[in-house]
Amino acid sequence: MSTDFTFSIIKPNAVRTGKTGPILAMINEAGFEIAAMRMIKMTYAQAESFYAVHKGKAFFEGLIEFMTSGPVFVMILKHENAVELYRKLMGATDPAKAEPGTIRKTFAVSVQMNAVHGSDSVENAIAEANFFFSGIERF
Ligand code: IDP
Ligand code: MG
Repeated sequence: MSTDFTFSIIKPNAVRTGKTGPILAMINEAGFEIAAMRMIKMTYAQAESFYAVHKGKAFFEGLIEFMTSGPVFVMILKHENAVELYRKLMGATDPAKAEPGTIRKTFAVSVQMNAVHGSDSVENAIAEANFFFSGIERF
């Protein structure tokens, strides 16, 4: 698989409120190809490991509680320059600062419940995709 992919999560607030379909539509309309996708409910240990870089920050425990509060969709998205383009499509972490037309501006309800995750570098996209998917699950 080429490195022109990113890893994304549709977060529990968005899944719970029926925004999975509309978010997938925005992703498809932006030209991304879904190369792998699965619905899971993360364990506390999985979420802690996934977000290990944020350990010790004030928002860490709340983030882990939130990310384990319900099912999420994990997915690999293919596109040329996928990491950067998907960060643009998501918008800023804080929805108040996100550009109109971005996924977070449209679907986030707070800084914490900001609808989607997207890898912030090619290295992290590879690591995060490998964390959730085996090679035979990818197209
Ligand atoms: P990112 O998701 O835009 O890359 P990060 O800084 O990596 O943002 O933070 C990871 C996640 O932690 C955010 O998407 C959000 O859910 C949560 N988060 C970040 N900063 C805060 C905060 O100040 N308060 C509450 N939650 C936060
Ligand atoms: Mg991040």
